[in-house]
Amino acid sequence: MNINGNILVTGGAGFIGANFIHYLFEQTDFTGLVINVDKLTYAGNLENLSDISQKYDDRYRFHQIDICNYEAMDVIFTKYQPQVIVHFAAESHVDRSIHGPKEFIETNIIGTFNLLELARKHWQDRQDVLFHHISTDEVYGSLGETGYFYEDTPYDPRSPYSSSKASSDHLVSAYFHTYKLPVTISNCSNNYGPYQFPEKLIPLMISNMLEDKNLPVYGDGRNIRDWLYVEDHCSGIWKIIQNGRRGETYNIGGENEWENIKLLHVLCELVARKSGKDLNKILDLITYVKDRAGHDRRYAINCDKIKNELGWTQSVDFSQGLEKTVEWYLANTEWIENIKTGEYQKWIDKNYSNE
Ligand code: NAD
Ligand code: TDX
Repeated sequence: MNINGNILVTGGAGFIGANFIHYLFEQTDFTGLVINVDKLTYAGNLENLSDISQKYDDRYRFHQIDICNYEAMDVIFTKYQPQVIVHFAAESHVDRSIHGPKEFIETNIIGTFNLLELARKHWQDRQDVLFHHISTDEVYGSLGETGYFYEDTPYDPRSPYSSSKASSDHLVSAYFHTYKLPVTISNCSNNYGPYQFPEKLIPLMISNMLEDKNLPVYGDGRNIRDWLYVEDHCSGIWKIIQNGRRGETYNIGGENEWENIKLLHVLCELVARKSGKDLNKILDLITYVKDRAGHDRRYAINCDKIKNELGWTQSVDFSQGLEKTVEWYLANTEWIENIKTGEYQKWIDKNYSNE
């Protein structure tokens, strides 16, 4: 599809959304307006885009809006008439969904429903437009020691987070079949890289190492995740937007499985080497804690479809990506500090004070 209109990004102040906006401006030939709509929850951080808003102020707009607010989003659609919607906005942390699922239902399901309704209203029967929905491999459930998630693997979500994402995926797909709304969906594995909020495994562990805090490993530490550098996720999304078949789902993954505990050991060595801290002291911080409720054992993505159909492939190998990530967090301790003095720390204090 020739993209000559505007792109509306939801959740652009979060981890992947901010990386995607950087990617759009810095690594594509897109020349239109990028409109970032974000509620700025605890996870939304405009610092992630301060360079973009300065450098591209003629082509970048930000609006602080909750996607659940239909009227406010209607104004955005009328004003900017987006050709493409890239929908990242979500409550994204599994542990938070266990402690309080309500916001996950509201943002992930009702918010997505609102956007679909608005796209249907404003686009009518246009086919030169696209609603691209960002989803996760977690909707497929949990794998045993072998096997992979394929695009046609039946959904089997286990957490309030993954169920809310599964629900939104079904709605997006239903709007394609029922109303012929041009949509695509991508289901991606665990991302890592710059700007990731320090509640997720990799940035949490790095920031705790730097502060000499315990490194909490859930359960036996042998759960497996498939890690992908965030920029590779962005390039996959961009390929789908341009050439993905409408109505289709594409899996995006790292083909890079790691047991949590093994990954943590690699991270400890890397942080010790880059920061000059004592490796043995860092290793001593590793603490096994109570397992996450309903903790999915293993995720592993088969991404042959996007590779074969759209020519996408991962470009950053894990050791390179982890090294870049650790360097970024070491160079941006103030970014972590600013987050930790805000809402995030209040939530952690309230929910984890007794553990
Ligand atoms: P994140 O939590 O870092 O960012 C989410 C962003 O959405 C924040 O900026 C937040 O302020 C915004 N937001 C939340 N509720 C909103 C609302 N009601 N209205 C407007 N904005 C709202 O999340 P992330 O890790 O960047 O994930 C982005 C998307 O990618 C999510 O849909 C997530 O399910 C999906 N995903 C994430 C991963 C991963 O590893 N992080 C992997 C696969 C898929
Ligand atoms: O302190 C921790 N200790 C620990 O052992 C944390 C935060 C996590 N873990 C484990 C749980 C998981 O097995 O590490 C693994 C990764 O955990 P998270 O970073 O919370 O990610 P995960 O639950 O796998 O979900 C992520 O990938 C899929 C994202 O948060 C989701 O938004 C995405 O859909």
